[in-house]
Amino acid sequence: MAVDSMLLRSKALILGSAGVGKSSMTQVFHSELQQFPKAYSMTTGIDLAVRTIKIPDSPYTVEVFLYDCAGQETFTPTVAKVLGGSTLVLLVFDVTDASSLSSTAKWFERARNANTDTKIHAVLVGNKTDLEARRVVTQTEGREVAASLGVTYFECSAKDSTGIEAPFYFLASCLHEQFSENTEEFTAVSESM
Ligand SMILES: Nc1nc2c(ncn2[C@@H]2O[C@H](COP(=O)(O)OP(=O)(O)OP(=O)(O)O)[C@@H](O)[C@H]2O)c(=O)[nH]1
Ligand SMILES: [Mg+2]
Repeated sequence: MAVDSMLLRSKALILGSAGVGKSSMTQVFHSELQQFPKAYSMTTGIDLAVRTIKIPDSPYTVEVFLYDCAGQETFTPTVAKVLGGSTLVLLVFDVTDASSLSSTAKWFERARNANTDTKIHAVLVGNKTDLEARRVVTQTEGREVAASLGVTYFECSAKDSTGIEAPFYFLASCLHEQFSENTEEFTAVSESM
């Protein structure tokens, strides 16, 4: 029987300091029709959104459950409750705010501690690249931190809607690759029996 489509489900955490643009990125990525929200509306827990990503040249589609988490430390206990069971992590910082970059290590540790038994695929994303004049974190510095965390580096602007898709597609392809390897392993084992 030919396989027309296969669905992989995944939970993605969007983590980072308050105000870096996690909700803006999630909203722009979630719906192409959605306007960039100019007014800051602080996330007070977790906002959930779902989007499917088609893996090119394959029958696979990844359904990503986006957990847009509050960055304000007041909500850390609430956020801590949803960190488990995740496979994808977007660590977001604001290129105009150096402290938001250093905070990403803390967020990554929280995500890893809550998912010790699963393989996590993560990326570091520098947002607000449209604010060139106010930029304080260079691309090189961002890449260095990403390398120290062992993750791939991306930059985007939720305002301009540039570079938003790339980190999400990258994570979806990591998941697909991992799944394909596991499937091959499984097939190999069953054939040798
Ligand atoms: N210029 C510019 N502003 C942005 C960009 N992304 C977000 N913002 C603004 O930054 C502010 C905070 O954005 P949010 O998306 O709410 O930030 P958040 O990370 O979700 O914040 P918390 O929910 O408190 O953790 C808002 O005023 C946004 O309009 C961007 O790419 N460029
Ligand atoms: Mg938010």
